[in-house]
Parts: sequence; C-alpha cells; structure tokens
Amino acid sequence: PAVIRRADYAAPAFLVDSVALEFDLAPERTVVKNTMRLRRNPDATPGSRLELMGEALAFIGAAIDGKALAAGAVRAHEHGLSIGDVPDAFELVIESTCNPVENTTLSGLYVSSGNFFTQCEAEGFRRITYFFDRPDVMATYTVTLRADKSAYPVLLSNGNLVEEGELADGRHFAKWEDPFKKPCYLFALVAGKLVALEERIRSRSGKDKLLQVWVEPHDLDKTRHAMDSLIHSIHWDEERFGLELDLDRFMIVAVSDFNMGAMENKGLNIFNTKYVLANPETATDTDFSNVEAVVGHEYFHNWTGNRVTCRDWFQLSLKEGLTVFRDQEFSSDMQGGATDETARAVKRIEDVRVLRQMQFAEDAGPMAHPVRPESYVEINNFYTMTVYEKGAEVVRMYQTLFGREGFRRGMDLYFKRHDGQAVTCDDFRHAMADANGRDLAQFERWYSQAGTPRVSVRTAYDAATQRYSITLAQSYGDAAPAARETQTGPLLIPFAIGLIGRDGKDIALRLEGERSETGTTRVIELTEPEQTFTFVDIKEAPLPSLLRNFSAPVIVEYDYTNDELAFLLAHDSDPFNRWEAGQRLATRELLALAARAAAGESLSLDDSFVAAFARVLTDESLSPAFRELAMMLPSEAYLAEQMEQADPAAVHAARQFARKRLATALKNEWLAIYERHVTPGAYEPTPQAAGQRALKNLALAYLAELDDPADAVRLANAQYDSANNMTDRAAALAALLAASATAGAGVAEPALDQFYRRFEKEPLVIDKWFALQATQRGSAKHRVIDVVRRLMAHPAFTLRNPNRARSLIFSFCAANPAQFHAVDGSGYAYWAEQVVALDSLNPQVAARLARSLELWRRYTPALGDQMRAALERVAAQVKSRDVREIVEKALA
Ligand code: BAL
Ligand code: ZN
Repeated sequence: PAVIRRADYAAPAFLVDSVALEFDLAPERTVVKNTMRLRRNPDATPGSRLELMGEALAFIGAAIDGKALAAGAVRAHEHGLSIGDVPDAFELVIESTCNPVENTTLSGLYVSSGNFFTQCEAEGFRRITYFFDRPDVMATYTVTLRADKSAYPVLLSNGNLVEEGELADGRHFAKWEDPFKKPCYLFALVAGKLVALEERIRSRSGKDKLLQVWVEPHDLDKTRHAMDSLIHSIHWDEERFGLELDLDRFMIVAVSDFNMGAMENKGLNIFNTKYVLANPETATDTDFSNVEAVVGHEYFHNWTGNRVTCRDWFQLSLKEGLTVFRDQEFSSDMQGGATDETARAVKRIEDVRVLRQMQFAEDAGPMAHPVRPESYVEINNFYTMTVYEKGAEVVRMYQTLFGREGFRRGMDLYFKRHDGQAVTCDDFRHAMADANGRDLAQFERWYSQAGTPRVSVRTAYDAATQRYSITLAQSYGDAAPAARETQTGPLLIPFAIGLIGRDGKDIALRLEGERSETGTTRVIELTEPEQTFTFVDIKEAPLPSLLRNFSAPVIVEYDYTNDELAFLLAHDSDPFNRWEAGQRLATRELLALAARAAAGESLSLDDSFVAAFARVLTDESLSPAFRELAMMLPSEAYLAEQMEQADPAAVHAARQFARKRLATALKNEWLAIYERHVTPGAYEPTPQAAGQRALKNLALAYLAELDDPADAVRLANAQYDSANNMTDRAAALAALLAASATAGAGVAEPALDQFYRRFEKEPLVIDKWFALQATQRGSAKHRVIDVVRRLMAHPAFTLRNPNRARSLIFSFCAANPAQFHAVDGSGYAYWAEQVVALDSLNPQVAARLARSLELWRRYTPALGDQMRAALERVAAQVKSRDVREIVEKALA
C-alpha cells in the first residue's frame, strides 16, 4: 500500500474561497450539489489538471462557470475526479450521489437509528462530495439541507441558521452559514427526529449565546450534565486562556453509532452517546467525569484545532496533544479548584496510569512513532496514544518549563500569529520559544523521536562538605526498531526534584552557585546525555523525590530500597510521588511474585508490604479518592509490559495473590472503610462523593477476593438492591462476579439477569453488562471465552455498533489479558475471526482491534508463536488499508 510521507508535503494546487453545498437527503440516495469558488494557489507548483478526491460517490455531472463539462473533459475514478484545463479562477459545480444507509464505515454521511449524521475527520468529506480533502484548504461554507419533514424534522449544520421553510411534497429545508473559514474535516450535518436541551448564556464580552444538546427524545433526561459541562468549559476557557466562544450558537448532538469519542465540527459537535448521556440511574462517576472531559475537549478544539488548524495530518498532535492538555487541566481545576494539589494529583495520577499502560506499550512495539509521525499508510491509524497522550505531555512540559504565565504568553502569541491558519507543530514551538525568550531547538526532538526515554539516577552525599549530587543520564534503553530509527540525540527533559529529610519534611534547595534557597521542588533541565547537579547546605543524607508530578514522560531508574519506598509512600509532600512510591513498591513485589509463579514456586508476600499499604489505607488525612488510587495495584497489562517476556498467566496469579493477601490481612479495615464511606441521600457526581464511592467500592472488590466472600456477597447484594446510582449498582454486580470465582456462578446470576431486564432499553448500560462479563476473572473450569462466544449470539449483540463491539470483543481481547492469552490459543482464534468480520464492515474499528496482538514479540514463545500465526492468518484475509497497515507492521 502507498506510504504518505511528511517530507513530501506540497502546497495545494488550488485554493477554495467558498463552498455552497445543497443536500437532498434520502437514505439510499442522497444527492449533493457542490458549488465552489476556486483559484490557483500562487504558492503551488503549476499543473494543468484539477484533481479532487472522492470515494464511494456516484458522479452525475460538473460545470465550470455555468458551462456543463463534456464527458471527455472530466473523469470520475475510484479515488476522485480529474478535470483537464481549468482557468485560473472559476466557479465549479459538481453533482454526485452517495448511499448513507449502506455506509457501515461510519465515515462520511451515514444513517444511525433512522437519522443522518456525518463524520469527516480525517478523510470522510471525500465520501460526501469531490473536494481537496486536506486540512490546509480552508473555505467558508453555506449548507442547504432538504428532506422529508415528518421523517427529518430537525436539520442542522455548522454555524448560524439563516433561513428555513416548507417545500412541496411534505419536504422542508434549512440553510446554514458558517462565517469562519474551515477545513472540510470540520464540516457536519445532522438530520432527524431529535430534541434539545437549551440554555442561553452571556459570554465574557457580553454577547448572547444559544447552547443546545440534541438527543433522541427518550434521552432528554440524560442531557443536563453535558450542558453543565459545556457551560463550565466556556467559562474556563475565558478565564484561563482568554478565549471566547465565537459563534452565536453552539450545538452538541448525540449519536449511538460512532467510531470515535466525539468530534469537534465547527459549532456542531457530534458525540458518541457514551460521552454525552449521563444521569445517576445509567451513568457511573467515571462516565460523569468522562462526559465533562470530552465535552471540554471538543469545546476547547474550537480554538486549538478549528480557529488554528493543522497544515497536514502529520501535525495532528498540534491540535490533539494541545487539546488533551487543555482538557486535563480543565478536569483538574474542576476536580479540586485550581489550588488543591492533592485533588489535582488525582487527575494527574489517572492520566499517567493511562499513559504508562498504553502509550509506553505503543512506544515499545511495531507501531512506535513520534508525536509528529514521519509517514503513514492510513491516517486513521494515527489517532494514537502517542499523538494524543504523549503529545499532551509534550505540551505540559512547556508549562513546566515556563510556568502558567509563560505558557499563557506562548498561547497568546500562537493565536496572534496564526488565527485562521493551518500550521505545524514547529509554529507552536516557535510561539512558545519567542514568547519566553528561549531557544527551543533541542525541544524539537520531543516531536521527532519515538520511544520512551529512560533517565537513570545516581546520587552521592558528602557529609563533610554537606553536598548532595544527583547525576542524571538519559537514554532510550533497548528501544523497538521502529523507535530506534527516529532517535538522533539527547532531549531537553524538565526533571522536577525534591529532597526529603529524615523527619519526612522537604529540604529547602540551593544548587551550587546559587545565592539563596528557592523552594523545595526544583525543575532541573537535563539537556546532555549525562549531567550532574549538586545541592549545597544539605545537612543530612536526604531521600530524593524524583520526577515530581511526572514532569516528563520518561521512565526513571533508581534503586530505592523497599524501606525508602515505604517512607516516600508515607511522607512525600508531592502527592503524585507518594502514589508513585506505592506503585514502585507494588510493581517490584508483583514482578518477583510473577517470576515465582512462572517457575511453579509457592508465593509469599512480606508483612512490611502489607503494613505500608495499611498505613495509606487508614490515613484519614488523605482524601478517599487518593487512597483508592494508592490501594489499586498496577494493572496486569502494565506489569506484563515490565517483564522480559510477558507472561499474563503468571502476572494474573501474582496480582491475585497480592490482592487476596491485602484483602485477608486488612479484612477489618476494609469492612470499616466500607461502612464509613456509604454516601447516604441523593446521588451527586461531585469529586468528593465520587471519591467516597470509589474507596467504598474498592473495599467491596477486595472483600470479594477472600476465600470466603460471604461478607462481600451480602454487602454487594444489599448494595445492588438499594443503589440509587449506577456507580454503586455496577460495582455491586462486579463484586458478585468476582465472588463467583470462589463461590460459584450462582452468586452473580440473579443480579446479572435483573440488571439486563432493568436496563434493556438503555444501550449504554447494556454495554456495561457485556463488558462486565467479558472482563470477569474466569478459571480453568469457567473459561471467559465460552461466556464471550455465548454472548456473541445474544439478541442484543451486534458488530455494527462500535460501542457494542467494543463492550464485548475489545473488553475481552484488550482488558482481560489472563483469559485472552489462554495458552490453548482460544482467545487468538476468536480475535482473528472478529478482526476479519469487522474488516469488511468498519475498517477503523477493525484496525483498533487488530492492534491487540502487535506486541507478540514481547510474549513468552508459547504465546508469541501462536500470536504471530493468528496475525498471519488475518493478514491473508483482510482487505482494508487500515487493518493491513497494522498487521503488516506487526509482522515486519
Ligand atoms: N478530532 C477527533 C476527535 C477528537 O480528538 O476530538
Ligand atoms: Zn481532539
């Protein structure tokens, strides 16, 4: 397949000033008339033909400046339209049709639950009309929608509604104008039977704005939280970045069939229902905070993505990394107010967990790529953890280097220079550098080098001179080949350090050569392969607290003793590192246990391990949310990734052993925690109440691990029956499923059946029902693959709905490693079947699933060989460019 390279970028041959689209919407045959004003781009290499992209379209005809083109002058082909000899500036009209109801790819124009929706990013617009489908061609759009009024009473597109009215034969129309120039990937339309929750607000400069959340009528009772989140987002962006909503109207529309989480189309955001709909009955605390985060994310794109967009898709992180960073900051502020560091740390810990588990793994495999990739076959495969999450870490490092004010100066300069333009990651970096008077040439390597950097740390204390030196050495260790080929030199790594005295308190820091002490956390800048930093006036040998708040996306190597980690877990003033100390301690112990499990040896865990965790669990000065995170052991996926050869069964045995040990040794503490954190009264999705529920439900989960889980079963059944919210109900069901591993399947079945009947009409809740079963523990007698195969035949299962496919198939293949990697290969056979089935329906979803086996080289040979064989079988059958790229890279 053709490889697209960043180095081959060429300016577009033509510019499009305006686009007028007219749609006659019908499910089987929608007619699109596209009237464009074009002119040659003076900055492009001259060429005579006009080449437009088009896919899955039926061409009707075209005209230039009112004259229909003869058959010989225009050629429609599989990839677009080619027109010979065009003038320098002209009006081009193209008519074509597409078939929305047959469009199972969910890219372009499609039908979901009888309504019309679009998804254009990255390259879906070419499935709607012939166009320069690339982000650096920006135009103003006028859109006229015509459709049957009774079937499609609501007609929406980007911008402002300028006209609407009746037509003959029961049809009607609506005309929308978007005053802002935009790339075509931000185009959207929606038509159907929808209703809206509406609010009117006044923006900072006193302008009135209409906000709408559009849903199917039966979901109107689940829109309040999305609306509140939108209002909070609008105010937050005004406050923190001085950025105001620029349209009179801002719409969010929910759709149940959607490949992504949501999409930032100008003024008409389209959302996966999963990230809009929430009420206490159907949504968990996690769902509530995800809705807030995604509503924020899409709203923030209005400036970082829409007003300033990407020159080409290699620059995707320009808008995604920056917007993820913005939504992380928004969520942190909403969580704890701008000032409560421990509350902010909860969000930071959650984000870093995801980064380390998913992005570090991506960076260690065949799909490793820089934040700004150099090449791709299918751009949809590059909406990755690296572009999004590592990209956000790269943006965060500017703020760590320059502070919030310096970062804001950089943002202000970026908008001053580039508003209305399609630009590159370099443009953003230059704005940050110029606004802060810094040379950031070296920082460019964060965009061009793949792989996870390692920083190894050596320390030395000299009591005689009271000097403490820290030597940092950076490398990429044993990087994957795909990463190694991008690596050219050392990075600029902002490395935050604190030093802790024997009393557990931070020591005031002064680096050699400085006149006075400045604070207790220092961001030192590592720029060389190895550098030594010396602190003076250090009166006793301190304990270093390294990479505070995870100041750079790196792996820190330092030989702490277990006692030192327990000390940090009890005392570090940096809440992130307090959590981190516990994770390091647990990772070390669990990997040792896994090695013993793999060798068939008996398992045991030191009392001091339990004692260190018991102290955190019972430390009432810590918030429940923080304690819940601290008591959660590193995930099986993360642990497997740390092994020389990943062995999911051994990791599972080790982690289960440790969970059972913590459950047994701290049984009374767990019971007390459970009782103390019951939140009576009406449900509230506040961070405090959510933290209480999280800790209480963690207690329930641990109690379910006991050899005799009778207490857990009793509490879970009572909680299930009396729950007034989905967090507690789902947690109770999960606990019953966990207890059924020892107490038998009968323990969970009544609640499982009741749950299904109760929520049969709520697809997002039924997704949870599938996911809970697919991720359950299982055993040799009770194989989860058998449950999953049985559920594939359930009447509520369908491959066509991505959320449903993810809830069952992805949950099993990506979130139940011990069962998926069963040594009999049953998981891989199932995976191969599903990738092939999805490949012909929805290549984007298929390609995501295909990635579950890409790290096969890192597994024990008993598994790795079977994984490779499954990949080869899939490679021989799949057709889409999306899946081919993944499996071919995995096998290369
Ligand atoms: N732009 C694709 C969806 C998102 O990142 O917001
Ligand atoms: Zn985004």
